[in-house]
Amino acid sequence: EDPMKLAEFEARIQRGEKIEPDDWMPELYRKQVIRMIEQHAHSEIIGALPEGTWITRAPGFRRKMALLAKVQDEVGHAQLLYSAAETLGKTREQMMLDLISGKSKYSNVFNYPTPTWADSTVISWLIDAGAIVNQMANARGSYGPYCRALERICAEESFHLKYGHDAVVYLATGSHKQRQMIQEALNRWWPPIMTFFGPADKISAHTEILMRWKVKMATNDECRQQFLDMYVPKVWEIGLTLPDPNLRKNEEGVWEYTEPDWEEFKQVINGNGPCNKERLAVRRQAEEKGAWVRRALLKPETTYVKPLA
Ligand code: BYC
Repeated sequence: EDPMKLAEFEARIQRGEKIEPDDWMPELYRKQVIRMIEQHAHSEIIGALPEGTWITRAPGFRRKMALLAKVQDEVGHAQLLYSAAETLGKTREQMMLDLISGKSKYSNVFNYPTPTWADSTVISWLIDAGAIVNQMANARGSYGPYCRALERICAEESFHLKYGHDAVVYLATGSHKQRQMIQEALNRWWPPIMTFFGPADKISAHTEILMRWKVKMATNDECRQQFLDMYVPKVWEIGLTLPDPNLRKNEEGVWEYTEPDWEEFKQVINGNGPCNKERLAVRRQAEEKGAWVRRALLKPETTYVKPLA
């Protein structure tokens, strides 16, 4: 690659300029940004499943409507993100094929089950909270289309956070049975939540180059720390506990915690989590069942003709 072009590219990034689809960029930048946006898009549509399964069983009409709207938003986020990734030359069809063949990754957390209503509320509150921490940082990044998508996603996600918090507080301040339900769901979800931000910086493969090119604006550990700082006090405030005896903020203001099980994380992101097969099976079925619609749309004779008045 031309060293002059690379130097100019890096200087633009240093000046805080946005890189747009037709601008020159190193091949590695293109590859890395596609990888990251694509994985993010997959996380949104797969992420719609563990909560989506609770739409019909959400307690009460009000919660059903709110959850329905939230899950619909997540699918919309996937649409925005697939469009952003497409600007770099990978087609949506290819991304979908790579998802259902197991080639592309998506967030590990959505490979865990939601056995109770309370589990879905923990996702709506704390996974969305984690997502906002990560996305608010990266919305200030270097790739224009990704940043613009993230801005809109964060705005919508802030409603999810309110909805999720409300649903968790309702259970946490309810009957003994409800409190027990939300505590157990939180205990189940805490280990996945701790790994949501990715592996510890010292073992993260891509952080260094992505930070240099301002695709990532905070490291995995920085996001994790910020999340703990913002949300652990809120969890404790409503009388819930977290299942980590080592969790505390030390004198330097840094959160200490038991190191997550990175071996389990590796298994889950490589297809061997509790629900990976089930999640991909749903997408595969959607792909197969929708194929005739896409074929029909591509045929010229099906073009919509306005009827004569
Ligand atoms: N899960 O070098 P590292 C949502 C992979 S959805 C799975 O640190 P990087 C929501 C990583 O891909 C929002 N895989 O990676 C939706 C890499 O593998 P490859 C989800 C993970 O990219 C519905 C390897 O591990 N948010 O909120 O520097 C309902 C090494 O890691 C994970 C996003 O997707 C993981 N957690 O940093 C409710 C944000 N972590 O590709 C809610 C966008 C790491 O070398 N993504 N890996 O095979 C990012 O910000 C970054 O990609 C990460 C990882 C911080 C996740």
